[in-house]
Amino acid sequence: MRIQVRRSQKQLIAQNIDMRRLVAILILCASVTAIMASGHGQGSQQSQAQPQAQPSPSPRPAIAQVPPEEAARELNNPRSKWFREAKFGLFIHWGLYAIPAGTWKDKQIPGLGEWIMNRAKIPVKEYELLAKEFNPVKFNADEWAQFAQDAGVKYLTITSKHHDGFAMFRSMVSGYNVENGTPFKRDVIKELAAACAKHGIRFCVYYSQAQDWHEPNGAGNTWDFGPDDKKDFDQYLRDKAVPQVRELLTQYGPIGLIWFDTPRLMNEARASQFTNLVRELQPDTLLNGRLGGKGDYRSTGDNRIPNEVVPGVWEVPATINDTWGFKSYDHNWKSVEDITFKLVDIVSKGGNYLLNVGPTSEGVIPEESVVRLRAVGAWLKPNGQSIYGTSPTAFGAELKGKDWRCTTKPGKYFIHLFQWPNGTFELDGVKSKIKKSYLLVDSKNKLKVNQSGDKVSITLPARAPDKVDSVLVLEY
Ligand code: H79
Repeated sequence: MRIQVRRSQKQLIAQNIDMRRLVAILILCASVTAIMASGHGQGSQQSQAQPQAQPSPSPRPAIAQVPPEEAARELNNPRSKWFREAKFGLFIHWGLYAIPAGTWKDKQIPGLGEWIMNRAKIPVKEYELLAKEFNPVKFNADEWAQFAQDAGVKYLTITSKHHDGFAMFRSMVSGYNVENGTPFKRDVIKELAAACAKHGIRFCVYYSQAQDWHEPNGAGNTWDFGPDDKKDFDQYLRDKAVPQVRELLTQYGPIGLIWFDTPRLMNEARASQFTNLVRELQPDTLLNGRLGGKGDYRSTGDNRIPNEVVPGVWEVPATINDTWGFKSYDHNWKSVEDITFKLVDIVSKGGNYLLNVGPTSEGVIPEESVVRLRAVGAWLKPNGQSIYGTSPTAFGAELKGKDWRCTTKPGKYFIHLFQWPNGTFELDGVKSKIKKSYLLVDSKNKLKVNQSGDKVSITLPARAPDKVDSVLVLEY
């Protein structure tokens, strides 16, 4: 008996140790994932996690918080003033992948449209034949820039080269480009840069600096060229990526920012080749946070919106359906309500919203995207003052729900009402004396304000002026 008891005690202890090990391993895993998300741009998994629905324990953060000095450095950088005020940008993913549009040899390939070469392990020799078919005769740079303007974005970021290695601009560095390698024979980047300048939109480029599935020494193509750790990655940087970035900085006038991505195999020394080049050729051009060194601002993981106010300068890159590059059968379009809410939500937390469209191989932005973005632009027209150039919320309790959000300017609170309250809007924690209140679209009609200590109550009209987001202004 005694022996048996001892044995079970031992087993219990052993079990206990196992449990502790398990817990330790779980904690380790969670922190490793968190660290990956917080690293320079590794948080770009295709996650659809929504801010309000984060499960516990330890969800991977949308973006890493940085020390206050670092956030202040970002916020005080004169170079990024336009970006901090812009709040809303248009991302465009366009390349050869628009031709297969998610289907290869009659099979629908899961995942992101622009990843098709990788997901279907298409050999370079086959994939590059797409260039011979690329002839987007409906492409009209002026219409795209006009559309960007209608949508109310202040900047436009287009893929000048994605991971597939195909350049959407004329390049002396590689013939694998839109002007020299296709029947189209036109420089997309050049036409769009000119059109954006005309329409007052900051022109920016995405450039995949590390992955290049077309090149033997670029990162990522293991099916043609073997494992990345056997490659002469510096040869690729020296002979393609760095010289192509030089072309982008010298051929197209002012570049607002360069959007680097997935810094595989990158390190400080490799990143500084790009940083030095940018600073030398266009000192005003911003660097995003996914180069592999310090940038002028940070990105969240793709489609990830933080739960809280995040100090510093940052941006949420996001899809309008579930892909970046066009996929003919992805119809999961976000609604106008959802997009407007996301824009306001992000801005109220201190970030920018970079919303993507994926044009077709004909050069057409899908009508579903056009309609939605135009509707957001129509809302921004009378309500833009509550978005552009604003600062984050003065409150914070509202971030737990979805009823309202707050953006601020000196002397003003903009209360974005997504749920129209019945009769009055009640606000807690108001530190200043409210002088007047009105609806942004009806500023002549002053609303009744009741303030008692830090509690404020505004009497509202019976009906919401906007069916998505009605903006209430409180001046103090
Ligand atoms: O350009 C867009 C994406 O193509 C790019 N970033 C945005 C802005 C991006 N590159 N890598 N990632 C995003 C992370 C990709 C993850 C996945 Fe996959 C690609 C998940 C499924 C396909 C890699 C391949 C991991 C699993 C299979």
